[in-house]
Amino acid sequence: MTSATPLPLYAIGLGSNRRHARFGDPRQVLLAALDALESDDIEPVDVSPIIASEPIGPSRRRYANAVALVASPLTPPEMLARLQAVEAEFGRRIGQRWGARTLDLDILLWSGGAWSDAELTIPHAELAGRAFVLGPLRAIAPDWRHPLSARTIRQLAARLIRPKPVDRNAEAH
Ligand code: A4P
Ligand code: MG
Repeated sequence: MTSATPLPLYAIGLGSNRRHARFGDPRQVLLAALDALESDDIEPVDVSPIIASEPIGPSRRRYANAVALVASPLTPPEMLARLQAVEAEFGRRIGQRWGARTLDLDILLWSGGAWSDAELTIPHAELAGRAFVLGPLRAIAPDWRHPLSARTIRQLAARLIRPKPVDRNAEAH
């Protein structure tokens, strides 16, 4: 497709820590989810390596995490609805309680900047604090600036992975 103005870009976070009866283990769930996302109005641009990460929160199973860059004319609420439809497709597990989803899709960043309403916050509220998001995101969009902190993804990742000592003098003894 050619167009005069470039399409908006979205960074989408993908996470899974459950097998899917058809697709297989969490890594394969993410690969299938990437296929499911692609459509007439969601064009894949890049995808990070899939990493294995220790769970944050109540679950004890390891996650597969990745980040995809997609170009799309959809508005942020339209994109959220699309992600939720894909999650629902992957979440229907016969005999399982609702709530334990196989796939979590989050909007991390949008080239339009910030968005905030009752259902949707962009950048994702937890972005700067999550290594399992910043690591994959740095692999494909290191120079993207967080619109609120004005720091690049590379800087945010470095801060999280190698926090600076609070007081250098205290270390000198
Ligand atoms: N929402 C607001 N902003 C956004 C956004 N930018 N993108 C709202 C997507 N959704 C957004 O999300 C709840 C509501 O958030 C949505 O209805 C939407 O209106 P959800 O995905 O339905 O519910 P959830 O998964 O229970 O919440 P959330 O916040 O996605 O959960 P977390 O905190 O992300 O927990 N550990 C590792 N290692 N890797 C993981 O991927 N993931 C979780 C999920 C926990 N621990 C993890 C991982
Ligand atoms: Mg989510």
